[in-house]
Amino acid sequence: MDKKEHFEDYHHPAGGWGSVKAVAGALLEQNVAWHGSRVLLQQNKADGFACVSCSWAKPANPHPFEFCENGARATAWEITQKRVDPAFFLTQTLSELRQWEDHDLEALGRITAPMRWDSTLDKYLEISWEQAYAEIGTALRSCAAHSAVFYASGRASLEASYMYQLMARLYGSNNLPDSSNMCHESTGVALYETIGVGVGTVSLADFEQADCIFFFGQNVGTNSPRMLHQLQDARRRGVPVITFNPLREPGLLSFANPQSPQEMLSAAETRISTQYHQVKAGGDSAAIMGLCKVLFELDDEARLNRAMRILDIDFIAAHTQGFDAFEQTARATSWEHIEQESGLTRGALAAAGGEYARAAAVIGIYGMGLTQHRHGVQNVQMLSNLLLMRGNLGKPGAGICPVRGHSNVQGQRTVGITEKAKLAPLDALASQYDFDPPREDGLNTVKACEQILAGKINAFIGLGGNFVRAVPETVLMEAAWEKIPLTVQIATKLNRSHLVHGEQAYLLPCLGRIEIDRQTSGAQIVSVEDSTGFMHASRGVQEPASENLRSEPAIIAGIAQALLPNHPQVDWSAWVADYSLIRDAIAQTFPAIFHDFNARLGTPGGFRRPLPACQRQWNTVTGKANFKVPSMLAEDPDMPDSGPDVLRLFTIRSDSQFNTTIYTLDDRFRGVYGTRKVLLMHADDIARLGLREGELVQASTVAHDQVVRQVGGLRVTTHDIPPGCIAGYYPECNPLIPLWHHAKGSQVPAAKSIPVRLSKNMAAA
Ligand SMILES: Nc1nc2c(c(=O)[nH]1)N[C@H]1C(S)=C(S)[C@@H](COP(=O)(O)OP(=O)(O)OC[C@H]3O[C@@H](n4cnc5c(=O)[nH]c(N)nc54)[C@H](O)[C@@H]3O)O[C@H]1N2
Ligand SMILES: Nc1nc2c(c(=O)[nH]1)N[C@H]1C(S)=C(S)[C@@H](COP(=O)(O)OP(=O)(O)OC[C@H]3O[C@@H](n4cnc5c(=O)[nH]c(N)nc54)[C@H](O)[C@@H]3O)O[C@H]1N2
Ligand SMILES: [Mo]
Repeated sequence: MDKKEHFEDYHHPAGGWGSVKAVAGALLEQNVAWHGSRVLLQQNKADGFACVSCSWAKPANPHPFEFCENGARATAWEITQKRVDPAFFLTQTLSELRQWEDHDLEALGRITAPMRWDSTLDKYLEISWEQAYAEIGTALRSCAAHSAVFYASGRASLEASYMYQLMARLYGSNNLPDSSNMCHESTGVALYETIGVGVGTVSLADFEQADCIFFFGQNVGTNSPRMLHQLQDARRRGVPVITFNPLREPGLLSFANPQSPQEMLSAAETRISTQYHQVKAGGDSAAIMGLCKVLFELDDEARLNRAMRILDIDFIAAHTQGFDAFEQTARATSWEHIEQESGLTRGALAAAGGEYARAAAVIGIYGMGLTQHRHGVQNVQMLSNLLLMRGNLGKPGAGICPVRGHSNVQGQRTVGITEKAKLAPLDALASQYDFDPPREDGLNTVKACEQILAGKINAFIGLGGNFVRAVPETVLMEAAWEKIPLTVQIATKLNRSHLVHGEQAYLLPCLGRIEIDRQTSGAQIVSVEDSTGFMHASRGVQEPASENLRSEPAIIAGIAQALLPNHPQVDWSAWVADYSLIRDAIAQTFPAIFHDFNARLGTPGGFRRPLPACQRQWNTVTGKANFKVPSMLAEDPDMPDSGPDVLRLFTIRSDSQFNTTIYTLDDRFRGVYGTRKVLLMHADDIARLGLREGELVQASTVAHDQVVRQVGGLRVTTHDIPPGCIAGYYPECNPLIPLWHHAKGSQVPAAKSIPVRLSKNMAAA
């Protein structure tokens, strides 16, 4: 399977032949080569299915192959011929399975039947669906609604998500944490305050009109590769792309379109980034402050020379609030401080700021490099400040573009999966279903973890995901997880969160989105929202992995019917029989977004939700777009003084994983093969700390609390990375993240800035 552990330099473009080889390899490994390639043709097509990998926008006129290497991998992973059936579970205790690696667990294939953990045998045994529902309903009814958690990973459809939040609220709980609590929650919190919408404003059409693109902390080649098409087109028009990332990521450097025979045969490639700034991890607020300072300096010059102003003063006057305070802070911030915190020179920032000032329309793209920090909210607001200075919001070719994670994570929020009462459509639900929904805030991911650690959670339902693996504080969390009275996991593939389980535990296998979902009214379609706010239909094309699978809406309905008293306005069975009825209910709850939902579902390229900020209407407290003054530029004021031996660790995804799903142990783009237990380090740090290339070390978190957090057996590897920063893989490094180490305001775990010390240690974690 994986080649032996080794390291190489990578000098090829993203895409290219490496990509073709990887797609073929993924199909072969899952035994679906011929069939899989036919399924791929229907990926992201109007009459096909929405990719189950990332949530990047799906064009109205798709390419013949509207998928990327990682989308193809995700498809192969779901339509695999491999099965993990009840007979297999008889051969292994869960204690035994807990010794397996993440990759090997999921590689077992699709789960085929509902299972219940048997405590005497320590095995999962098959159970009937009806019995599982009845037992889960009884157990949930016996606990207080506020002590149950309804987690959602961002993959379930709009229909399933709507039913899920309704079930939780009818039961009496707003405990609806989701994966965006670990991801773009910083975006939601930041942008509601600054521009009055919690999502991005950019659409594919804007890419065609942009004059300049800024990229902060998003690894496009791996995590949203279909965007490379838009970037390649922009580059061909001569649009500069300016990147801020501590690592030189190949996907941000150059791209060869694997779907263009011409490019493949001529080995042509498009250079993506025209400027590449290797900012220190956690240095973005400082870097962006530098860019803002450059704009003020250029504007001063323009005024002196009576030239055209650099700031869009008309926009600032008509549309914004808080500019003066921001200007004062920017002018008062010293270049020394900016250089120190960002790790970038004034000259480099002047070059980037100059490009920004010359462009009439700029898009600001970002990902986890901004959001997963103590200052995650502030980082996003700094980017919003930068865009506001030249009116780069609410005009064609410009805007802010958070690149979302899971394929429907944005949509789940749109249809009410949120722990925040103020964001939930509580009044609409109350009148539509004639009940009193809970009005207090529920638990987000971090708060749910706190309550689990405190032993106060009685039930955890997971609609997808791998909660214990994705959250911080792995060691304490796993121990506490086993004491939860009830855990229920709705899933496609086996993962660690199913093996470290509660006292009463169920594993309920569901259809994936690629599979045909047959209900009494016929094959159903579902819908998802992409990163740019467009809603798309998705139709399964593949025969289900087992006859005994149920769809997510059917499973939610099964649990809801066992849990809740009969409700005259909610006919769960009718909804499951015909999903268009769920869409009618969604349209009634959210008429502005989903009116005529069923009729509009066939719109080529999807239909877009209204985003007032795109029309320069600001649904903020002030009624204006708000400049926000950063509290400080230093990354983490709450951490103890970091001596010279303390390094800043940021956790990264490889080219061959989807979150906690590890496809292979290789990370082709970073030249790491056959292992994920590595630390990427600057050569000077290796020498300074008296370490050797290839040596095994243990990383320990530097924190004042008494908890020991360490991961051993990590191999030191020289990499092009700013001094003082090191990179390691997620989720292997999650035991190092303290639960309290999260973004102010959004509580997104600060997975991109963990202070650690290294020691020579041969022991594995
Ligand atoms: N194939 C694939 N696709 C995916 C996923 C996957 O795992 N695999 N995951 C999905 C999900 S849920 C999400 S949220 C997205 C995640 O996609 P991204 O937002 O791209 O997230 P990461 O890969 O965690 O990190 C992104 C980049 O941030 C850089 N970085 C780290 N720290 C900093 C910093 O302080 N500043 C700056 N400027 N950069 C920094 C890293 O070097 C890396 O290149 O992708 C989605 N798509
Ligand atoms: N250190 C560190 N930690 C992080 C991050 C980081 O960058 N660094 N990133 C964070 C981010 S951005 C995110 S989004 C979270 C991800 O956290 P989660 O969303 O909880 O985790 P995933 O790994 O995406 O979940 C994978 C599992 O989902 C199940 N699954 C797959 N498809 C389906 C489906 O169609 N239906 C159902 N019901 N189940 C399905 C499979 O069983 C699979 O094992 O992790 C966060 N944790
Ligand atoms: Mo995410």
